[in-house]
Amino acid sequence: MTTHETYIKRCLQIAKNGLGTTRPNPMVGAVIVHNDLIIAEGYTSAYGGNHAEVNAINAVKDKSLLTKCTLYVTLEPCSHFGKTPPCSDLIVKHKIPNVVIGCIDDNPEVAGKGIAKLKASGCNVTVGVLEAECKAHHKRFFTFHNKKRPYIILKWAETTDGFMAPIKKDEKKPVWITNKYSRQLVHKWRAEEQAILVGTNTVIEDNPSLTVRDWSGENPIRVVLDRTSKLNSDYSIFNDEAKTIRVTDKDIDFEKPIAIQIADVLFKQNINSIIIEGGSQTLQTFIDENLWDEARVFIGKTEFKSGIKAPQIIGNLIFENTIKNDTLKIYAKD
Ligand code: AOF
Ligand code: ZN
Repeated sequence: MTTHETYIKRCLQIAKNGLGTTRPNPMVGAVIVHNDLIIAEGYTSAYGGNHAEVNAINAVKDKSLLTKCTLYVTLEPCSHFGKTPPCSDLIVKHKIPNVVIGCIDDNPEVAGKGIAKLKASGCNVTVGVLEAECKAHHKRFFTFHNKKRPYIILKWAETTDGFMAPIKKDEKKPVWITNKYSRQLVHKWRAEEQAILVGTNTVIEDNPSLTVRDWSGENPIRVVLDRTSKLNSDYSIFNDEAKTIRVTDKDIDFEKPIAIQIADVLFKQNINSIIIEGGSQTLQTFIDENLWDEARVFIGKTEFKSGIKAPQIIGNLIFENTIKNDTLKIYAKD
């Protein structure tokens, strides 16, 4: 690994501290290096707060050192006034002579303009260090800007014999396929994404609240696909613990497949990532349109022998492990 790569790797490590709080902003990481020593680090604050570069620069006590430093950052420093002033202006103001960037920011507000500002001031800019890793790290942000839809994660649990639910179930008793550790992991995942989606049947059958309870973190925005507006407001999904968006047929233009329509609605709501927790029909809608990025599938030790079949997915298996007696398989589409 080259020196540049080592420092960008460190930026990626600290950037992960922003997972679940920076949304819909990307979770950027930055480090400032002087004489081959990291003298400051920063990552993006919770949404609306400081960008990574600002936090890193603020952490340098003796600002005069900045004129002899290299700033490393996972994403191109911004050039626009959003909720905060442009990072590239701050870098120029402090006369940081070298900036090393993981990847260009595809937000049309930035898209190369940050780099141009730096170069125009005489700053020595290197772009594309660990570029693939940085793009993968910012996958939610890049999917949103390039595909004009959120990063879509499908999640379900199935029995060893491939069922998601039994045919008839006793209303009072939830039927669990996975163990409590797997279920806790799902709460962590909910905290990591900006939104969570289920269909009408899941609301009627399970009355889920879709909040983060078994983990710390913010609740995602709840999205319910309620095409005929048949869900009354007594369901837990409409409680005031989190925001809920109801998508009905009024929001849908029937010229296009439904999954694409939902993705459009979510894009307009500025949602960068969503986890789809079922049920089988809703999941299948996205699979049929090939409109997903990751599928996280638990396989529990239970057998139902009959019931509602779990979706079938064709993707690259990128992760497989056991959680006690459950198996977790994660597929990526590309
Ligand atoms: C950076 N460093 O740490 C982040 C950046 O509304 P604002 O001011 O927070 O700007 C949000 C946009 O800034 C976001 O869409 C993306 O283009 C960029 N995010 N840029 O230089 C950061 N989080
Ligand atoms: Zn910025």
